Amino acid sequence: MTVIKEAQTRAGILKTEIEKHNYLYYVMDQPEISDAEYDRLMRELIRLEEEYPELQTPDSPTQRVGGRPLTIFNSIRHRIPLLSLANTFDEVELKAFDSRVKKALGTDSEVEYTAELKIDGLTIALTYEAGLLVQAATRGDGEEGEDVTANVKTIKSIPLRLPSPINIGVRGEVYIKKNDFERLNRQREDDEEALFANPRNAAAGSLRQLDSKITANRPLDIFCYDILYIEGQTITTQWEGLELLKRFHLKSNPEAKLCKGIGEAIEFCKYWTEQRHSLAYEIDGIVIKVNSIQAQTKLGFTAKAPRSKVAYKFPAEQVETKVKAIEVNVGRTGAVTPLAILEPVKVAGSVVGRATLHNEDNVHNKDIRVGDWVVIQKAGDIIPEVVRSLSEKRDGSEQIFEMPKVCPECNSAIYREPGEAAARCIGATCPAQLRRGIIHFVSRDAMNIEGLGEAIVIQLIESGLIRDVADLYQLRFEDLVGLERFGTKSATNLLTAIGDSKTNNLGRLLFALGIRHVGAGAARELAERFGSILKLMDATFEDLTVIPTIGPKIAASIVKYFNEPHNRELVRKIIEAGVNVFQEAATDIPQTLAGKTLVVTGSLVSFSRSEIEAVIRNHGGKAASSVSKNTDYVLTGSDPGSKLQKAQAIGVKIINEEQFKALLAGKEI
Ligand code: 3B8
Repeated sequence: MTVIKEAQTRAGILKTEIEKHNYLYYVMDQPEISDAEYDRLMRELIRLEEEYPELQTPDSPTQRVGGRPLTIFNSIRHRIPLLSLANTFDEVELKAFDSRVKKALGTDSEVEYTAELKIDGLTIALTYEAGLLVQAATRGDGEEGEDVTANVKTIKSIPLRLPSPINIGVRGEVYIKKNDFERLNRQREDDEEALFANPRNAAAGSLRQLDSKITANRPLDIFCYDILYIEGQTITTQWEGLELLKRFHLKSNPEAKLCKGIGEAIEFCKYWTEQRHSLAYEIDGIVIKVNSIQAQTKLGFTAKAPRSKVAYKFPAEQVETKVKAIEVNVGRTGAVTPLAILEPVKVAGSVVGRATLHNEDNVHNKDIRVGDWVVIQKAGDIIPEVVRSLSEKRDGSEQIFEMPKVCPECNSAIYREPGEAAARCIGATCPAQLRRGIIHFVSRDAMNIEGLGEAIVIQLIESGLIRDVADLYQLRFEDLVGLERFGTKSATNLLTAIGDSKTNNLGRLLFALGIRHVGAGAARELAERFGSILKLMDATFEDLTVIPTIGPKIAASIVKYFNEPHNRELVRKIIEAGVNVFQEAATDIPQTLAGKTLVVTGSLVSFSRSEIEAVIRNHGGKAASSVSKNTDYVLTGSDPGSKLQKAQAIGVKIINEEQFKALLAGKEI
């Protein structure tokens, strides 16, 4: 055997051996060799790879931390969308879930379920090709996530190579154990770094590092629970899937249970509601899944969740603390909400310093005073709230809360409509409403503009760069680099993120506008029904209420919104900025007008003026207002203006609406 062959063989043995000991240590928690022996194997492999760089394959255990820091995470479309689960909160709801399942399956007999701990971490999709880990992505919005492969490769309980060369997609939850979290925060305290609020945030923050060397030092772990797809094999039950994960050395949670019927699953929920604190990691509920895959397929999906699976969420945890002050918060609709500022306490895994008091009547009915000891509660990802005051602990110094008469941000009157719970700031230009509106616009389920947190939104408003959401699209590099906290890179990243959001589908944009009562679901439905914002803008109450899921409240709110001239003006500015206002995501639209400049004159049959401009932009073209030698086509409708003569004069190609449609379809004309 040649020397290189020998080295290759030895490296192969070492990789397999090290991967095995990783598995025994990190997945099984049953090490067979000492740390010193493990280090020896690792050092030998590093030496071999240094001598023969061609042996340094991506699945080598030496490659867990490697590569240069990223400048931005790439976005990745999931092969199988990562859905979310519907929530249930008690036994009654679980039984109702079971009844729905039985009815849909047409059976009276008990249905078999798996019951699994619901790990409170961060969802990740792992992709293995021929047994090699080739990609890891965050869940994102379920359709598209971020490529965090380099970071995920540093998690030692995740195999870089599976024991067999299969193609498989796996879903799991990356988390940090409770004691590791405490240790990490103590370290951060020593280093004078900001503390993480809870293990979940710590895990998320660790995975979102551009430099995987930082991630490598964070105590991340994983539990895998779902096979998204697998090639060359079929699994018939979820339980079999969990077994298969184990066989492939993918760490799954040991507490999962196969249940004969919903009764056993409910027992499991009750048991873990009591016992959850004895676990080394945090869980926020139990996931119950119909065991048979065939039955799962038969049950299908609702708009966003499988009908065969449900999450049981633990009841809220309650603790006592003191109210230091009561402030009010102005939301994007102007609603003024009282908010208790608390002596910080730990509840449901987070440190809580503020809790909502919902509205004025609630504060008075519950007689919650400044200085009171109160019971607060928090459930999972729900906003903490004040439950009641402990009036027996009063010493007489407590102050009764009074709703302010004017908005703390804009001094406009606060007005409460008779019969309404919420008081509202009536200021049309209230900075708090504006700020909240922009924060909502850029948020993840809306336009999903990354890197535009609350602090930066405030900074942009205060520096006079933005007055409404449309102004975001006018930001230039020069505007940003001059600002505090902005460097060349962060300015570029932000502009890229803003630019990317132009291709979002209409559903996101409609939700982002923040029309009252129009949630993400209604926005999607409206987008699908109307197809373009221009059609929706002119929809009547009746046009809207014929849609089964759109009730009179939503319909009235939409009509009212688009009746406001300044809202129509805002939409016009958004269109002008080149934001996609059609249902089809702009990236899916064929770019048949790429590089072409068009000028429109006269009125068209199938398009309104703003619609035609949006169509041109969405197909990659430029809509110009005057004819020049740079114009490729002049599109003429009836009653064309002087632009037509000019086009004729300088010899620009003139087309009619039919020819324009042919162009759109990619035909030569
Ligand atoms: C389908 C199955 C979402 C989930 C799922 O430990 C789906 O199964 C899901 F659309 O979110 N956090 C688990 C956990 C979460 C989910 C799950 N199983 N064990 C978890």
